[in-house]
Amino acid sequence: MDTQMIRQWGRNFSLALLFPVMLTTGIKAQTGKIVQGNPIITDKYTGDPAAMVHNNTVYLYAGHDEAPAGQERYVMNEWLVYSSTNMLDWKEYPVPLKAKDFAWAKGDAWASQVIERDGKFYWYVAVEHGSIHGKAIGVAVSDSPTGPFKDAKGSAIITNDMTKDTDISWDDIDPTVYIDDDGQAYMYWGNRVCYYIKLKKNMIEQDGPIVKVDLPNYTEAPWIHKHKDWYYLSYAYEFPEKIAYAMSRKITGPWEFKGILNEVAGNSNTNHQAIIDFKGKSYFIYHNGSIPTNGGSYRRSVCIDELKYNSDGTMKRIIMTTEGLKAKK
Ligand code: FUB
Repeated sequence: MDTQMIRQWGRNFSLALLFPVMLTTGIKAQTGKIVQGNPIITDKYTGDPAAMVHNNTVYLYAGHDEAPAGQERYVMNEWLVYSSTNMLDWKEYPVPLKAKDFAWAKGDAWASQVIERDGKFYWYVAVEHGSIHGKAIGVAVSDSPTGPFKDAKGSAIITNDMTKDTDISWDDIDPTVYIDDDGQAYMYWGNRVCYYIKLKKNMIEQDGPIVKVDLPNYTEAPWIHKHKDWYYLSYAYEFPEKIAYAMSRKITGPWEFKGILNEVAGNSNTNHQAIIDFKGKSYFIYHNGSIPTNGGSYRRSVCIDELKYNSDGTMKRIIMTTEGLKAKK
């Protein structure tokens, strides 16, 4: 047998071994249908999940990983949206937003988050800027959580030349936005360095200076959420990425580091989380690279597992499962 044949034989043999396991555990082959267990979407590769609860419904937003097998770089042109009222059955909508819907952007539909204010839905995204070298953060708006969305500002909120702490061109990515109890909106973002700004009430303009946040081994993917009286800033930690988090009594810190929340997510060097409370439970939404046989760091898949808090407000380590939520009902 030549090397090629041995490799093919190895692949067939592992698939034959895996098949009965796939049937009994709910792990999915790519069938084009959304079925039980993790990953929750199997007909497309999806990364960088963000989620929003609105009117008893969860809206899930994700980047579409389009890199063909063998291409080890991001190919991401658009974002996708799904909704669910039970966290198990997900409905997909027509593509609501593409990177090139921002006339000033060149492409790259990287991580994003949608939030609602006064009946409008604002979608903060990272894209490659067309004329200012590097990644930039833009915002789109819609009257509906499922779109269609359009550029809300006509220019970026943050561009690479506005932050000088690193010399990498992708340090202005991964926006997460939170509206505090007093109505003030904050946007956190960043790769290697975590920053935040206040946003004006119109949600599309910066209000005040860029502030740096000091977090141990910060890589990217900040996510702000509040549970009871605590604010949480979770983020991708080291590389390959785990998710770690810090807690504070105020959205602007000081942030106290609390350790690892999630381990490296199988077969993906990135790890990107959204955390929500819905109908009395808390959920950790993330991606891994687990779909056989081409899943990986550039062909990721969104997964969901339960998140639990300790009585002192700290979060218990996530247990990533292939069964997902269904097995626990
Ligand atoms: O999807 C592209 C980049 O990979 C995101 O912006 C990062 O958070 C990482 O998941």
